[in-house]
Amino acid sequence: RLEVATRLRGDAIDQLVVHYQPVVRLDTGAVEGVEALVRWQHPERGLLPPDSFLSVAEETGQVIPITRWLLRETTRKAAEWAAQGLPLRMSVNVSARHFSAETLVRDVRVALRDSGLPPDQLVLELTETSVAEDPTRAEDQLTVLRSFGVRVAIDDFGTGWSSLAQLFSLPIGTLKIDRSLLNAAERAVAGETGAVLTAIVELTRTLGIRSVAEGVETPEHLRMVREAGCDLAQGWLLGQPMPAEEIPRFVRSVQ
Ligand code: G
Ligand code: G
Ligand code: MN
Ligand code: NA
Repeated sequence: RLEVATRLRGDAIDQLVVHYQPVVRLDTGAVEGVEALVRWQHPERGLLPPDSFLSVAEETGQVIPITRWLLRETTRKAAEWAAQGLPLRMSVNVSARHFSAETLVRDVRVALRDSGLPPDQLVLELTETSVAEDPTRAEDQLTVLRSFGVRVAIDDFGTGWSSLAQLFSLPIGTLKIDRSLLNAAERAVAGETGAVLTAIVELTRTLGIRSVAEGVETPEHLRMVREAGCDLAQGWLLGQPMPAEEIPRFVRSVQ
């Protein structure tokens, strides 16, 4: 991890690359979709992780053109895979800054129109904190996005301090349980983590929301999230983030 956040020059968007991490169904083991994760192929410093440049990009507002580009790139890629007989749901992280901007709705609409991707194949991932900032506005934005048929997931669930009542009154389809919960399993009594997971999954079932367990790194993690009844899972054990070219082979190898 870099000590100092790096500024992405305005003309460097074409140095961004997208890696895709499989999202796996726990009932069948099939890959249901992928999460797009951006990296910066820096000319001197190699491949940089998103946290080394996105925080600065968030402050400067540059995260908006970055995500606009990413929406186009990822919807095009998903449409291309679908045309090859590999329909994969595409998850894209949307920053708080972009979520509260007028332009998000248009950026999503344009990406869907130009790619021809069916809207229900696109999932926008929003953090608890970005919807908690302005709940009324969040509800309006989400209602418009939902009216296109786009899906919405709450990311990093369990790391924020949002009001649960407020959070679950929003039109969300999926809850992604933050990997810190599984990390904690190594330190705490594993039974406690299992109980928390089970409670979260029961809550999502009651609300008709799907659950994704993040950070599945070990067979023990996998056993816990299966036992708790999570619908989907993501993590190093199930598939690392990888370049687009590797996805078709990976998906077919686990089917
Ligand atoms: O890929 P990685 O583990 O390094 O991602 C680190 C963080 O960066 C994660 O919290 C992830 O949600 C975020 N991230 C990755 N790609 C994107 C992106 O394209 N846009 C935004 N806003 N965040 C991203
Ligand atoms: O915040 P978000 O959920 O979007 O973060 C995704 C990030 O988590 C990516 O940076 C990805 O590289 C990372 N990641 C994916 N799987 C695992 C895992 O099993 N363990 C850990 N520690 N990180 C993971
Ligand atoms: Mn995410
Ligand atoms: Na997350």
